[in-house]
Amino acid sequence: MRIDVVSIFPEYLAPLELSLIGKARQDGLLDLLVHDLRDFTTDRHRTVDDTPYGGGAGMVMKAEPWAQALAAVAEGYSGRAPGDGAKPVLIVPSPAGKRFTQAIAHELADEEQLVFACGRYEGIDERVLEWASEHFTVRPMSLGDYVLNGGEVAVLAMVEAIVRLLPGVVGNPESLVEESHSDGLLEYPVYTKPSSWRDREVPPVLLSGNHGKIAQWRRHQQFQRTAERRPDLLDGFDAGALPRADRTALADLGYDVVDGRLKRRADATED
Ligand code: 6GU
Repeated sequence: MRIDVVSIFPEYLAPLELSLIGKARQDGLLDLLVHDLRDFTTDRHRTVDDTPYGGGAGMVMKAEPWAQALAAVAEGYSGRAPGDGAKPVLIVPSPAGKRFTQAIAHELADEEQLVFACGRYEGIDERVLEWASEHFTVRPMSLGDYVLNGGEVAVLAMVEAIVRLLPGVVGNPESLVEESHSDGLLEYPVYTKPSSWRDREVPPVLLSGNHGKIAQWRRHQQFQRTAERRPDLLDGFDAGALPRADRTALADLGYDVVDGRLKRRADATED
């Protein structure tokens, strides 16, 4: 996979040299380049922003440096001219984007090239995104309902979520199967030695050696935790393939099956 990140703070992306992502780059699984947007300006002050039309607080990122930078990264990839062949995906981190999820991380992990455009200030001139859609599949993406100062931290999160799904990046691929969100549920609680710590015991079922019972207990914990912390994930959950034991557990947690999907009973406890 090839990833290009364009930012006015390239040093903010330094953590991409560490740990699992740094290793993936060394192993040749990932070709990642960070570009300084100011290198694509032409004036003496390397200006990237200006005042907003219509007035208001803050500054807006100018269109032309972005167009120059994005054209360069689209072209730089396997010598392809913009508009030639498969379009790379342009991800624009913004609190005004669609929510980035594990499902989207999987979709993006299947792409050849991703380009991340890190906006700062009040955002990028909207015409850049219109123009870019001729050369890229443009996807404005948000991490959640809160505001960061710029896209860089969001890019660190998204790149990590995507790159760890590439074949060979995570040592044991099984660890990708049993984790939060892999099956639409939160992960079960985990414990390690000692079995008794400061008068707190590991749940005895985990010491029983009964693998069927352990699997059932973990599944129940997943439902319980999800119902308590993220009831939104269970509402509408596909109940078609759920075993009877799961349905009973869910009924106790306040969920019925209606038309094959979980539905929260009106009298169930509040969020
Ligand atoms: Cl992706 N960018 C910014 N600037 N703020 C955010 C965000 C992204 N997601 C949540 N808040």
